[in-house]
Amino acid sequence: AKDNRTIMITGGAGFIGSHVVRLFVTKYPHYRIVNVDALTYAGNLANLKDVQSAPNYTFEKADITDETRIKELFVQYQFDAVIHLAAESHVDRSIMDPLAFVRTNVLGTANLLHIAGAAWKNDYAGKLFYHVSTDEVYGSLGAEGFFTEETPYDPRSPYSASKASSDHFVMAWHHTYGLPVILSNCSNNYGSNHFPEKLIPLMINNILNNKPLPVYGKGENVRDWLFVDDHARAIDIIFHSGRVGEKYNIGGFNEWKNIDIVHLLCSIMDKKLGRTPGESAKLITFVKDRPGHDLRYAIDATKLNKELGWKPSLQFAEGLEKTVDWYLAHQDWVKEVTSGDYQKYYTEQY
Ligand code: NAD
Ligand code: TDX
Repeated sequence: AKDNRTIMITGGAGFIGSHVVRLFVTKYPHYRIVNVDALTYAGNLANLKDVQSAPNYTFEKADITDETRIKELFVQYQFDAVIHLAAESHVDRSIMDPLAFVRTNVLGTANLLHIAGAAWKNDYAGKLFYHVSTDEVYGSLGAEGFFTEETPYDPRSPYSASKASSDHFVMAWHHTYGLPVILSNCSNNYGSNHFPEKLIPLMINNILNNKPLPVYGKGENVRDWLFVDDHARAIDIIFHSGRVGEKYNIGGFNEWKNIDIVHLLCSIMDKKLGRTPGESAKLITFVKDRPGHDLRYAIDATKLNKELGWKPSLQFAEGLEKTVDWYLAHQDWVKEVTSGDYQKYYTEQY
């Protein structure tokens, strides 16, 4: 592959995408990075303030479902690779508005595959379509076992069904048209710039503002949490050294029950805010469970570790504390993303 690649990163203004863009722009000054993002409620260019004037970075506001516009971008930039992160990403929103998820996650991904395949005209040397996906495609685990790359797909929410579908289209383009693809399925991310509709940033924000902490069901559901920078680092390694046509699971080997995370956050926040121990935990409120709530996700990331030497870098307690510190220091960011539409969503949700 040539060294001065031009890479389209979709969804680069979102939570994970902004960390991936920052890593690629700063680590690979000889690459040209084009961030293609529609700037939905979840996309925010403030996430990328520190890289926006880098000479190898360009932003293009575009919807991945827009065939004409994406084609134009392929003509204009002659992309060598795509790293595809743009998606509707929130499970609760997918329950309220499933078709938005079909549109962006399924049709948008198929549109990108179709246009990349046509633009590269079967001349695939040095080309790559890297699709970023989730562990939720595998469904729900009981108390035992892990998801491996061989686990059959069993999505159960409109979000996970749309991501599973997108994964299938990616593999279909590989098998049918020979498109060079790589796919990775990651567990729950946390860290800076995480939109406060998701568990961890929502709890931090509500603790700070003395609002009820809505724990779904009994808080017994288990997720495997990975620091977002570790996910970005895994994407970097897989993009450069992964085998074409393969998929890689990415996970933190870090399973937590929701209720335990909420308690941990409460105790961190008690300390940071000088509250008496136990004060924030009084805000915990058990609410109606999420419909179809997957009980447990757990990723076996052995393949990625054995083949490419990746492993998580941070302990959860350290990562959570860093995350809390970031939110406390960036209240302007929180205020900006929670103004306007967020209030409407929040009222409909609770
Ligand atoms: P996010 O919601 O924070 O960001 C999504 C980004 O995509 C936003 O910038 C948004 O503006 C953009 N976008 C949405 N629809 C678009 C469209 N039609 N055209 C162009 N841009 C559009 O999401 P995230 O949490 O950063 O997730 C990024 C990717 O990683 C997604 O594909 C998601 O499925 C996957 N993933 C997320 C997690 C997680 O824990 N958050 C875990 C595993 C995989
Ligand atoms: O207010 C809440 N209360 C609560 O108990 C919220 C928002 C969530 N929860 C529970 C539901 C889940 O069991 O916490 C857990 C985590 O919820 P989310 O943060 O919504 O994440 P999840 O549904 O696990 O999905 C996330 O991980 C996989 C991302 O949003 C997806 O994009 C990713 O693919």
